[in-house]
Amino acid sequence: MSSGLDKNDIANKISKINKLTELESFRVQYVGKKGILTSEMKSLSTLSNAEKKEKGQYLNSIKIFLETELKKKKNFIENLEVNEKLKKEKIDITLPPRNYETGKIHPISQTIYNVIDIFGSMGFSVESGPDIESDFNNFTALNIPSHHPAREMQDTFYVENSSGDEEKVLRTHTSPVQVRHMLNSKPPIRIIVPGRTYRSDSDATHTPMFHQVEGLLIDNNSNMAHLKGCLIDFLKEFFNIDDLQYRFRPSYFPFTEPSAEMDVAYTKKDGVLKIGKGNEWLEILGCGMVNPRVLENCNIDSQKFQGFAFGMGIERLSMLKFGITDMRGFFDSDFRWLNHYGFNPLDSTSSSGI
Ligand code: 2NL
Repeated sequence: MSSGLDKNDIANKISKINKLTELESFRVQYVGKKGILTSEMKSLSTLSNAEKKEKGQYLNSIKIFLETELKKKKNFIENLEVNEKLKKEKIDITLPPRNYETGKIHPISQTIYNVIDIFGSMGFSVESGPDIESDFNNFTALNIPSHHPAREMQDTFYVENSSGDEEKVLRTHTSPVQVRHMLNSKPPIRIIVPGRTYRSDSDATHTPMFHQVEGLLIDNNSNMAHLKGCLIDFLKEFFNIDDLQYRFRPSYFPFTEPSAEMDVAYTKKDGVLKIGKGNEWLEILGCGMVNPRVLENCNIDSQKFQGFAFGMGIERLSMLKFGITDMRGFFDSDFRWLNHYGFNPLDSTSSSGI
């Protein structure tokens, strides 16, 4: 054809184009206002009807061919450009890992876990209760009379109340939890109660908040021998000493009768305590057979049931077991202290697993 409008030629030219701007000028060159194909179309009017028909069909096929080829090439170049842009604009979305520190288990928690483990294996379950207690649960039920020194202002934190209800206190021991348990369930009872306790006392050896664990066992005929066996086994296990030397000394508590205190033997070498053997004695816990008056106050028939109870300070147990010499470190929240005395949470010996 004389016009030079040839599909192969067009395809060949398009194949050499690789920029959108070049493609656009190629398009204008052919189908722009003054383009080759446009002029050919215009000149059709000068032809005879027969020629018009033949050439018209031909030009039309070229036009369709051009349009599809241009569209294809345009898509191709655009894709190429997007891909190149993506390659160039790639951003690094990776982050270096954040520094993290593993926390430590506080020696108080650690000691509580150890105590729970041991009494748990003897069949005791763990109970807890509120820190703010009624006067009845904290004192009256436990046979602590009104004139008893433990009730006086210097020892007990009283909680202000405007409602005129019964006076509330911050519990001075965990015994009110045992009282609640006795009032709410029937013997046999075998519980231990670890928890926070409060006394208005603050010096080198006392903090106003401290921790205790108390235990209570009640059934038909539990006796002093059971009490001794249970506590001896506990201390041997707790300090991990099979031939631990100990003694029971008579004592007095209003809530137990008879009452005793238990001491363990120790030696002091180069200022360091060594528990287990020696000529010195260290008081470690208080205990006794539950006073029948306490059972009656908690609606338990003291003619049918009897039991034993004990109590000990967690801070003291913790200091002796882990060689901590100054009690104030427990509540300073000093990370250096915690890192030194704390326990690794991933260490299987450090949690009760309960
Ligand atoms: C100590 C002595 C003791 C108890 C606590 C108790 C509780 C109830 C009934 C009878 Cl509900 N007794 N607890 C008994 C004897 C001693 O603690 O020196 N604690 C640090």
